[in-house]
Amino acid sequence: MIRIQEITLNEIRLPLKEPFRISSGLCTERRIMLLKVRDADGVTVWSECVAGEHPNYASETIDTAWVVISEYVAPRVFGAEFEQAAHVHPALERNFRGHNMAKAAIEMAAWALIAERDGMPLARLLGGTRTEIATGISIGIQASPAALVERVGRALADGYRKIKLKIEPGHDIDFVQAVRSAYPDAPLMADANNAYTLKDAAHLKQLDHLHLVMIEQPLAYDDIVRHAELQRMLTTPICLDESITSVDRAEDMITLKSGRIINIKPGRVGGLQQSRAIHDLCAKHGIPVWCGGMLESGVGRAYNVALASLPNFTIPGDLSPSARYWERDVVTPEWTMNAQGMMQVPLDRPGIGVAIDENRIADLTVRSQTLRAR
Ligand code: OSB
Ligand code: MG
Repeated sequence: MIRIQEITLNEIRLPLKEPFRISSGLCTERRIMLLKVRDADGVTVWSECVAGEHPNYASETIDTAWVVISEYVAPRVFGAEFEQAAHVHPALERNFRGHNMAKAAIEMAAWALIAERDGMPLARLLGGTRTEIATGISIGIQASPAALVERVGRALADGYRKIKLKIEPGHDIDFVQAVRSAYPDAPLMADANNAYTLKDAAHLKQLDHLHLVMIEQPLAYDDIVRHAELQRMLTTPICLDESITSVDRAEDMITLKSGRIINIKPGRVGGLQQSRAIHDLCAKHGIPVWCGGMLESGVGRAYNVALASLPNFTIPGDLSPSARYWERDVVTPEWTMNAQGMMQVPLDRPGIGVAIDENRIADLTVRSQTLRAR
């Protein structure tokens, strides 16, 4: 049984080592919400809200999530008793629409609290079976095909097992073609973040010759139906990201054949219970999944690594080491990978498996607010 007693929201600023440009926007410095959550027995865990700076990926932002957690999510969990972490998501869904990232920040903390209480690594509490996970890198839109080829070359030398290229009209076929010519056998994929419509089907069909592992979310952020039509025209598998906001949407994708792969991000789907349910549903239907990223700090990354240790995460995730993003992370040890592009799942201690550098977080914090159960 856990009872959440106190939640402190902290906003930190963390500059990215290299600017990250996707079709829907540019990020040079993250504004990240880190939450310190304490239960009635005094057990404390940290979690991360993955909402971005702007509503260009999902409708939520760090600022909407801040309000929603303090006004709705926290009051609902305060006073509630949860036997299992899996019971938190249904409690947050009752007459409470949307705001998955705000909900997930608390839902995931509940999983960590249970893991701490039971003295179990989060990966094992979730049912993870892997001791190490394969890493991938998501490379932002570059100025020229030559610049992209150079960046991909460095990533391959680093050992990454999947290379994702962000694309948009004007920065697509030529760019991917240049990389494919330079690296004929590299595991490449493209992510369009909704930059196309069905009118672009013939244009996108050119990607079929470049042997991509998949193309991620080419069409609108909430679309399922048109992706099915596009998938019928392409041989390249479509992977959905933005459109999959729940296990029901995953079921829709499978029923309508809107894609053949799912990128699971726990924040986007409302937490780890839904992530696991989507994982299980996909396993049943022979749909592989992989863990996406939201440029998380080492705190959010810990939850992603634990999730990616589940058996049907058979494709390398957007899970890169701390040093790919930050001069210095907020956890110890930092997340690292070996020369083969493998990251260890921390199984030697209970909870999320890394220590939180609270002094560093305090130095980086620009605002904070503490919420308490009455
Ligand atoms: O579409 O997967 C995406 C980052 C922010 C918003 C959307 C996306 C991404 C990434 C980053 O691709 C992956 C990472 O965290 O390394
Ligand atoms: Mg994506």
